[in-house]
Amino acid sequence: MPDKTTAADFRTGYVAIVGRPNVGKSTLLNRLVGQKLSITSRKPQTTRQRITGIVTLQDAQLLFVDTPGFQSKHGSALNRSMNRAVTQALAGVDVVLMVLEADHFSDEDRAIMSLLPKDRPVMLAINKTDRLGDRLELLPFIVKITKHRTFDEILPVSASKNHAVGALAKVIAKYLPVAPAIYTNDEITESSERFLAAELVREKLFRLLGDELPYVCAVSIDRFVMEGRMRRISASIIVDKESHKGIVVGSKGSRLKEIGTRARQDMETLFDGKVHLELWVKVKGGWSDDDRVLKQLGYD
Ligand SMILES: Nc1nc2c(ncn2[C@@H]2O[C@H](COP(=O)(O)OP(=O)(O)OP(=O)(O)O)[C@@H](O)[C@H]2O)c(=O)[nH]1
Ligand SMILES: [Mg+2]
Repeated sequence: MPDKTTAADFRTGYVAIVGRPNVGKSTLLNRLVGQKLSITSRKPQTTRQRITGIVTLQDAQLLFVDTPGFQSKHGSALNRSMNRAVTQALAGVDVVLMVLEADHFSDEDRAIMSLLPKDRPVMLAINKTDRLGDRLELLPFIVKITKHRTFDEILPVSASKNHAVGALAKVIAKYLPVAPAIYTNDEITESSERFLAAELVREKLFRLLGDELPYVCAVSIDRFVMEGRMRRISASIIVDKESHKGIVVGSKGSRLKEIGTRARQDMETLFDGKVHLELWVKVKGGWSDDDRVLKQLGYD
């Protein structure tokens, strides 16, 4: 592809991806970038902090910011930090992309709509269209939504089936300001490898532990060093209670081993190099409601 990133009409800008928990924001980000950057699971509130994904097209560079699912119920200090990540992302971007589920529109979605800025372009991606029996169901759905607010563009997509995702990026690009690219064609994120590594461990907790435990777990990276082309990473899984520790470790350490193996495999794919991963489990009672500990764990 010829490099046109400095052409006079090249467009570059930040795009916040916002929506209720579990609508598929992170799956969409990964599909847009073409790499698994942001962790996903069938459980709500998987994403806790902003994560960027860079998409460079012929005539534009889109800097997507994946955000936690916005919740209207006020809970722990961690929940408040997650909502702050959303409002901060909304304040600092050129375009907003709201994501809805094609077969579900709730008060929570409406609450997010009321947060959307009025002075910048706002797009709507209606995700999970693969779940619709008949695409004609989209028409009354769109009529219902646009009674609450109008959008600059409305695009039905399926992130998991990769349907209409490329078209979505091209449409959004038209709304970005004219500016030269910030990153080279091969850069895919602004997020650090340290952060991405911790996230991949956290994903395995969401996928391999029960329905409650992932919410009382966090991950910190204690050591991250390059040894030649190999990354040597030591990470701690922080849990809330002593009794959680045994569940995470599993019988004869089997669950911890599985978490580590799967996280390491994903890291090796993402970093394109060998990884040596060592995992520990530590108890820090009440960490999710302690602003000081949250700061230490990298939450704003
Ligand atoms: N059927 C279907 N499922 C999807 C689609 N996109 C995402 N999902 C599923 O929806 C669930 C949630 O996806 P995520 O990408 O983690 O959702 P999210 O909006 O980032 O969720 P939070 O980070 O918790 O706010 C996962 O089980 C995905 O596989 C889609 O297009 N179709
Ligand atoms: Mg997410």
